[in-house]
Amino acid sequence: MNTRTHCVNHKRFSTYVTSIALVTSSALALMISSSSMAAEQQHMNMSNMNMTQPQTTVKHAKAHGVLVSIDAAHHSVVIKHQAIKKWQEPAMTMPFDVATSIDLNAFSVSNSIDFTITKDANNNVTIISMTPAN
Ligand SMILES: [Cu+2]
Repeated sequence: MNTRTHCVNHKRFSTYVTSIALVTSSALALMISSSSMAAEQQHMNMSNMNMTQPQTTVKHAKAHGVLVSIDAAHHSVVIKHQAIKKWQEPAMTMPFDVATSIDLNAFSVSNSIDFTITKDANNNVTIISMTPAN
């Protein structure tokens, strides 16, 4: 019984592997026959993807504010920021995660800053650039 089940599964597995091999070789043949056409096809697929799945596109917004507190060890800050019109966000004081590439030791509380935030597919907001402002 066990042996028989094994054999049936094994046969299914072989069929599966064979179809994969067929698909792979025909895809390869298509790519070799016309590489420029393949590139164009890929480009079309990509723009199509952007239109159908806009929420996976990374969103950036520029903002201005004043540093209220800095936690360099945890890469986070609290900023009293001005309205961010692009995201219909009113002025407020709120915490932000900061990209590890930004050296928070270069900033002090009460500094005015210009910063760029990005929102990922799960709506997590992170500051990806921060510069002193006048
Ligand atoms: Cu806010």
